[in-house]
Amino acid sequence: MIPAANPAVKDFFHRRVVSFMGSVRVDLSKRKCCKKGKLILYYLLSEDFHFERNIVETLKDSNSKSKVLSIDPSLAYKVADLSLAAWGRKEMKLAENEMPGLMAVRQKYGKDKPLQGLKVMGSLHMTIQTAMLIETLEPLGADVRWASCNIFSTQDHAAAAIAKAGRTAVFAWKGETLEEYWWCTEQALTWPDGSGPDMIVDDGGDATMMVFQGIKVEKDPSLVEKKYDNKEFQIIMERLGASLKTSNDRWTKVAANIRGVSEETTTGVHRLYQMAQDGELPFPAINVNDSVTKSKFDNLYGCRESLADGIKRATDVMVAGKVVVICGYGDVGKGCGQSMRGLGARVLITEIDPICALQAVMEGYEVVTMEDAAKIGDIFITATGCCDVIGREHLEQMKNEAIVCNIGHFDSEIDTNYLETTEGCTRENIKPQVDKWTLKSGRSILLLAEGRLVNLGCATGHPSFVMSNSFTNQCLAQIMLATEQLENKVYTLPKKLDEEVARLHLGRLGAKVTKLTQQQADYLGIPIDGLYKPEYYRY
Ligand code: NAD
Ligand code: 9W4
Repeated sequence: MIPAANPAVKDFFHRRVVSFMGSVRVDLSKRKCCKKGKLILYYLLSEDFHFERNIVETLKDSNSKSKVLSIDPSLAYKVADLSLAAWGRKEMKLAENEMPGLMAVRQKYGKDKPLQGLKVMGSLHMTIQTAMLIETLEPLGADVRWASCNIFSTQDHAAAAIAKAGRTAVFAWKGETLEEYWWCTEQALTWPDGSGPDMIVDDGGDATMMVFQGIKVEKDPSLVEKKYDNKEFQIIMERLGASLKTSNDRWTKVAANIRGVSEETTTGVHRLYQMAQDGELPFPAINVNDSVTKSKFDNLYGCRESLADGIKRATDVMVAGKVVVICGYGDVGKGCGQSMRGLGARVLITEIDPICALQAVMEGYEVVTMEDAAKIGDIFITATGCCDVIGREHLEQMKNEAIVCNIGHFDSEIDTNYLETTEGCTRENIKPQVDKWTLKSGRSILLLAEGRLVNLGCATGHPSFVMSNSFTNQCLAQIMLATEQLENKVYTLPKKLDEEVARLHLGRLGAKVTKLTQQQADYLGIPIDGLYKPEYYRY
C-alpha cells in the first residue's frame, strides 16, 4: 500500500499511472500483468484510485466494429489528476473576490434553496470559474453532475478540485477524444439511479442535443443503423444505439422530466431557436447569451482584457508604437481596439458595415481595407465572425515577423489552409500555440493558436469577473426554471434580472448607484426600482 502519510510518493505513483493510462486499459482488460504491473498494483490499492474502475469496458456491436465506452452511473468522477485538487482549490479561493455576483447569489439564495432536490446537469467548460458556478448551484440545493463542452477546455486543476470535494460528479479532462467527450456528457446526464436531470446548464447545446437526438432515435430506431459523414454525429448515434439496446424510451422519459435548459452561447441559442421554429423544442429554454450583462462582458470587456493577455503570453511583444490592424468593429473589435490603443498602439480598423466603420472613425481610428493594411501592420487581429478575412494575398504582403491572430469564434478568418498546403510555406514551431511561418515572399509571420481563438489558445480566456457576470445570469436562469412553469419556448431572462446581475457586481467595485426620487421617477415615467430602460434600448 502506498503510505498515506507520504504525499510525495503518492503523487509520484499517481502521475505515473495517469501517464500510463493507455497501457493500464489494455493490461486490465487482458487480465495480464505488464512491466508496469507492479506499479499499477500499488496504485490500485491506494485510496486515490478511481480512474480506471469500470470505465473502459467496450460494448461490441456484433454487426459493426464500433466501440462505445460504457456508462457507469455509480462513478463519482473521472478527471486527469486528482492531486491537482489543492491547486484548483487555491485558485477558486482567489476567484471568490473576483466573482461577486456568484458570491451574492450564494448569500441571497443559500437560505431558501430554490434548487433544493433538483438534479442539475452542466455541459460547460470545466474551468476554475465554472467550478465557482458549480459551488454556487450546490448551496442552492442542487444535486449537480458536470462535463466540459469542449475536448480541450478543461482546466485539470479545476476538475480535480470539484472531484475532490466529492459533492458534484465531474467527468472532464483536457484533451478528451471525441468518444470520451460524449461518454463524459452521457455520464453527466445519468444519475446513479439511472434517471436524468431536472435542469441543464448548456454551452453550445451538446447536452440538449444528446437528449434531443435520443428522443429522435427512440421514435425512429433506423437512425442508428445509418452511417453519417460527420464523425462526431456518428459517435453520438453509436452511443444512442447502445442506449437503445437497453431501453427504447430512456431519453423520452429523461426529456419529459426536464424542466428546462439555460444556454450560454450564441451557437447553442441558435440551435434552440431552430428547434423551437421546427416545433421540436423538447423543454423550455432560457437564452442567457443575450442578457446585456452576459454579452457585453463576453464580447467587449472580456476580449478587451484577454486579447492582450493572449498576445503577450505568446510573444512578449511590445504593443506600444506598433501598427495594430483589427478586422471587424463589432463588440469584440471595439474591445480589441480599446485594448491595443490603451497599450499605445496605432490602431487601424477594417469594416464592411458603414455604421460600424463610422463608429470607428468617430473613435479616432483609421478605417482602411486589408489591401492597404497588409503591408503596414505589425499585429493583425481578426474579430469578424466572417470567413477569408486575411487571405493568402494579404499574408504574402506582410512585414517580416508580423503577428497574426484571430479572436473570432471560427478558425475560418485567416487562410491557414494556404500556409499548410502551399509548397514554399514552411513552419517552425516556437512553442505551443506559436508558429513562425516563412512564406513564398521570403518573409515570416508569427501565427498564434493556429488561427483559432487567441485569448483561449494562448491565455486562459476571460477574467473571473467577466465570467461572474455570465454565470450569475446562469444561476438566475436556473432559479427561474426551477420556480416557474414555462412553456416549450425560448425565453430571454427578464430585463429586471439583467439589472440585478449588474447591481450585484457594483459593490465590489466601490460604485454607488444613485436612487431616483419619486419626483424624478414620475418625471421619467419609470419605477424607482427599475426597469430603467425599455426592451429595445441598445446599451
Ligand atoms: P459582431 O457581429 O458584433 O461584429 C463583427 C463585425 O465584423 C461586424 O461589425 C461586421 O460588420 C464585421 N465584419 C464582418 N465581416 C467582415 C469582413 N470580412 N471584414 C471586416 N469586417 C467584417 O460580432 P462580435 O460580438 O463582435 O463577435 C465577433 C466574433 O468574436 C464572433 O465570431 C464571436 O463569436 C466571437 N467572440 C469571441 C470571443 C472570445 O472570447 N474569443 C468572445 C465573444 C465573441
Ligand atoms: N478553451 C479552449 C482552451 C484550449 C484549447 C486544437 C490543440 C471557452 C470559453 C471559456 O474553448 C475554450 N485548445 C484548443 S481548442 C481550446 C479551447 N486546441 C485546438 O489543437 C489546441 C473556452 C469560458 N471561460 C473563460 O473565458 C474563462 N473561464 C471560463 O470558463 C473557457 C474555455
